[in-house]
Amino acid sequence: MSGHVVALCGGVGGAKLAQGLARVLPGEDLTIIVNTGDDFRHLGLWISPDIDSVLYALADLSDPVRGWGRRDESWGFMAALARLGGEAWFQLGDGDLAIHVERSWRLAAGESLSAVTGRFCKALGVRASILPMSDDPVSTRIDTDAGWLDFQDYFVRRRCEPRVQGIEYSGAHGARPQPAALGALTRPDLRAVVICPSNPFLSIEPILALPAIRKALRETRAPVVAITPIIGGEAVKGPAAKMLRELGFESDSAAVARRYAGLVDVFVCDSSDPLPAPIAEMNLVSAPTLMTGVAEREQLARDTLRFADETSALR
Ligand code: FO1
Repeated sequence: MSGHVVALCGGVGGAKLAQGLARVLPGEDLTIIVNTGDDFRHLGLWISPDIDSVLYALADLSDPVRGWGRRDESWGFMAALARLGGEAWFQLGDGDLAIHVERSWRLAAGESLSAVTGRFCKALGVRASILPMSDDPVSTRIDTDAGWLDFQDYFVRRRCEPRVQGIEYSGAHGARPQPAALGALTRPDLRAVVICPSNPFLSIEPILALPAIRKALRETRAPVVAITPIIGGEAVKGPAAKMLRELGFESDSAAVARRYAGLVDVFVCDSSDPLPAPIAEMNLVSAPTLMTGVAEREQLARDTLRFADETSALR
């Protein structure tokens, strides 16, 4: 089938499926709406980690082990910073630093986050459209047994160890959805919306916290397909399972699926897990969701689009 595909993503898992989708679709048929709740000011620079993870994944620049930052990276800046007693807990590689410096001065000069991201896509030969969910700041904050924490403080500095009691997406209610992102979700030729296998709390729900985006997902006639970030009760990477348990949920696919109830037509569980009990108005299906290499990313992208097209064919 043809038509436009929109993916909502954040984090490393999201970037992997975004790469798979970008390899099986023409660039002009794919828009990736990226979480910006992880963005923060650090060393006077504006850092947009999830945008950069998707950008590097689509530009084939990702570090294959970390999933964030660049491969073949050097760390001269970090060594020099540490010698100066600077804040060295957030690792900025020398090549990666160029993105943060270039983005930061352009934002300070008044360019929007989406305009700067568009420049980077063009410079790095990325044909798909990578868009922040909003050009206005939204900050994911985590309420923990160590008090309220900014996202990167919780995620990187404290390595997700504090017990999570609550989450807020500060600024989400007033933030304007990025216009082209909202436009992509309301295109008449929309083929599918894909919710990538990202942490629901940290990567997807900040995007859904923008009322107009949630409304567009609720109202679209295009099939919405979500992929589980949980396999065998654990997250492939990151704190999703730990957060589910700490917030009182089971750490399984069904708990994630239920968070998307009313928005998602198909929920893809991993083939190694039993299908959960039925969930109203949601088609639960299975496919291999562990994306180790590029081939698995492409295959999951194809499977996801097939589930979407089969859903459309039934309408
Ligand atoms: N994650 C870490 O665990 N440690 C780091 O030092 C770190 C640095 C970093 C620098 C740039 C970037 O784009 C991402 C970076 N990340 C690091 C990952 C980042 O915290 C997460 O990818 C997202 O914020 C959540 O998925």
